[in-house]
Order: sequence, then C-alpha cells, then structure tokens
Amino acid sequence: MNQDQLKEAVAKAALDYIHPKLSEDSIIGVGTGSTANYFIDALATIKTSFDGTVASSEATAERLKSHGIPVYELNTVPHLEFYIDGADETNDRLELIKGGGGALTREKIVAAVAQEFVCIVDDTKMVDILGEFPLPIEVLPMARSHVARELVKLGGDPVYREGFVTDNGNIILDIHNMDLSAPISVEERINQITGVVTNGLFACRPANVLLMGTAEGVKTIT
Ligand code: ABF
Repeated sequence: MNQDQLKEAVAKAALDYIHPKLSEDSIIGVGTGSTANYFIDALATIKTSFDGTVASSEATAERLKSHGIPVYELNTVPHLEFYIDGADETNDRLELIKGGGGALTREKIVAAVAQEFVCIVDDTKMVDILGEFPLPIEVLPMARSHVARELVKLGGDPVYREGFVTDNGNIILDIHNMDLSAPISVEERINQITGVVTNGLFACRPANVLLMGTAEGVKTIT
C-alpha cells in the first residue's frame, strides 16, 4: 500500500469508529489536509446518519458543502461529539504536531470543544520524539520579528512561510531544530510569547484515539 492508500484506509476506519455512536443530532468536527479529505469523502456516504459538521478551515467547509453535508458555525453548536483530523507527527502519547497546512488555530479550537479527538494518520507520522517536522506557529503579522526573536531565545530556528496567509489573516513561522522532548512545557512557553496566536503542538490537549494506517492494517492506539 502506498501512503495515499494508507490515508484512505485510516479515513474509512475513522468512519467505522464513529458511525455506530452517531445519532441524528450529532455534529462532527472535521479537520484539514489530505487524510481529512479522504474522511470527508467517506463521511458523505453516511450523511443522513448525523445532523452536520463544524469545519476547521475554509477548504474543508467547501469540500463538505460540495458533498451536501451541512456546515455550522462553531459558536452555534452546543456540543461536538467527535473531532476527526490528521497530523504532521505523533508520538505514542498521542501528542501531535499539526499545522503543516496552516489551519492549526481553527483545528485547535475545534479540538478544544470536541469530546473525543480521533486522529487519523499513516504510519510515516509516528515518531519517538516530536520535532523532525518543523513546528508551525501562527503569528499576528505585526509581531513577526518579535516572535521570531523570542523563538530563537527558546532554541529554535524560525522560518517565515513566504506568501502564506492563514484563514484568520495571519502569518506562519515554522520552527526548525527545536527541542520538543517535553512538548507540554514547550507548548505552554510558546503560548506566552506576545503576538503568538497558536502553536502547532497539541500536547496539552492531545488526541484521545489514534488510528494509524500500516501495511498490516489500521492500528488503534489510546
Ligand atoms: C492537518 O493536515 C494538519 O494539522 C496537518 O498539518 C495536516 C496533515 O496533512 P495530511 O493529512 O495531508 O498528511 O490535519
């Protein structure tokens, strides 16, 4: 199986995981990226089994709507049962790096609201220690240089993502070579820097369940 086939398999496994637990009132948080896109396409096959969705990006909202799946504003939704999304890296404690696609802020908000965060990855995303993938940070544009200097003090090498603007009108700094062996404390320290909107570490609120596509089938890790 190639990586795309693993992503498609794990997306279908996520559908099988949530389908029995859905009711006609259920609202599902939906992530962003190629693995999430496979999930959206699978979700369309059961769209009469739930009420609707909340999207973590404009791109995801468009894809959901193209399938005729209702998309709600998060503020109008009292309760989100599931959040299904991919990741750029995960460790075996289900702490994640996300945001390679630049949607980290909305992803983190939807994950914060959801009762259960089901992360879907192929096995290339599993690492012993997070950080080989550069850590994305969403930053208010006027704070770019200040935040970059503060990130250097924390031991990272921030790189401005040229020509990229987030759905929220902000910029992204990708931090290379940062020691992420203690991801919760790094997540908290980066959040203290004035001008940071969100960082891509999902360690304070990790995934609840990881579905990982492998050549031997989909593994469930909790
Ligand atoms: C989103 O999609 C992101 O947080 C992460 O950057 C990315 C994973 O991409 P893919 O599923 O395309 O590998 O979930």
